[in-house]
Amino acid sequence: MRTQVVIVGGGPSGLLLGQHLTKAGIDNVILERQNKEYVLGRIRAGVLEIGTVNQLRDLGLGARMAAEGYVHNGTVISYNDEQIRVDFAKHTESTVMVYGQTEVTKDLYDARDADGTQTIYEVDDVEICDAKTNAPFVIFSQGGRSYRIACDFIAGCDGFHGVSRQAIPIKARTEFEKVYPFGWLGILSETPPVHHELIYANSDAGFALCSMRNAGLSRYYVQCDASDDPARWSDQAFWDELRRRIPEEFADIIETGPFIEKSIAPLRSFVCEPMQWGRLFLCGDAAHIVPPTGAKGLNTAASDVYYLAGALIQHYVHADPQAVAEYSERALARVWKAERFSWWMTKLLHHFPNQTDFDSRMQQAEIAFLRTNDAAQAVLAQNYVGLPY
Ligand code: RFL
Ligand code: PHB
Repeated sequence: MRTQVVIVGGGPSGLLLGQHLTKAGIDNVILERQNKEYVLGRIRAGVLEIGTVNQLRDLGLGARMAAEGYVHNGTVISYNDEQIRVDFAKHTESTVMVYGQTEVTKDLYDARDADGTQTIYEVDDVEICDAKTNAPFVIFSQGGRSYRIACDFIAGCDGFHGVSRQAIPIKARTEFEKVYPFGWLGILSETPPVHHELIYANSDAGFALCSMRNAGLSRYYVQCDASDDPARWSDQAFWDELRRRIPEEFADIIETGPFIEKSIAPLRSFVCEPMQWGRLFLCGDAAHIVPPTGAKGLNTAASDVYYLAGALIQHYVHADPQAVAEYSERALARVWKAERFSWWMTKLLHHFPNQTDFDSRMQQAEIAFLRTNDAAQAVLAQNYVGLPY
């Protein structure tokens, strides 16, 4: 088998890249370890930056998002009962879109299936070979048989636990990592959202987030121990803890109900440098992880894809190799800014295990400054809606 670009991983990065390439007439094959139902069943990101929204629109995938997504002009940040509304529209003339990763992934799969571009599911033992030569190839197995695909380039879009990053020799990469001493317990419930905008809440009892998927589906999170077991949390215990952490005005009116999903996510910051090695390029979670506090994971994956797709189009359509050579540098410049913002939001809004009274006062002072300072709100708003590509 031969193609121009092998994409390892059919999550949002791989699918979005595939869509850009197919639209530009560049052959590509996606290799995905799971089946499609499994990928579509994962509940993850909820907030899309304007750059992600624009990419989907430009690819002709904006219709369902426009009909079913929710444009948000601002967000609420709170500390106990003190609230600040950060107005995105005022500070950036831009907005974000609440449209779940599950829906984005579904739209991308539907478009790929309609184009007839090849996706091979349930692959195993993927190996990236000869990425430093002009004739790289990928081998894998499926249903007990082995296969080989020759290609020009390989895109490693296989997430944090994938094989692509490991294909870069340890001596050729540097990894930067910070693991936070807590996780997020997230639930989905068929209840109306407590507020029409997201609420990022810090409190004496720790962090909580009120998010949503649609008018009848809410997504809520509370900070928990990284080693906690979701089974230990009854519905009642979760709702009690959430109410304790959000401003009373919302705690009094929140509608509770049974969970349809409950899981714990660890919080980590991670960057691999460089994001390319010969003809192998890393995109999304394969190259970097952010704690979810800034809603940047999927969005940073999308900006990587924007740079890589643009570079490959320059290579194939305009015979210009420069952008391909510069991919890692361009992507990393934006990645580190998203890392900084996500780390800052996490530090501002969580209760750390060894936090002193002084540390708590610093968080409160920073929130108080944010409340009264337009420039500080503008910085938050600019980062939240997404820095320019
Ligand atoms: P993914 O989604 O992990 O997809 C990788 C795909 O590769 C497949 N795979 C392999 N395939 C073939 N061979 C192998 N050896 C393979 N190994 C793995 C996997 O099966 C999978 O299908 O990475 P990708 O595409 O880079 O996308 C990244 C995003 O999924 C991630 O950054 C976001 O979900 C992060 N995130 C959020 N991002 C936002 O921008 N806004 C948010 O509001 C937001 N909220 C969140 C989040 C992540 C969360 N969790 C659970 C970590 C909230 C949470 C709770
Ligand atoms: C979500 O809706 O899942 C969500 C929203 C904002 C975040 C993280 C997760 O910062």
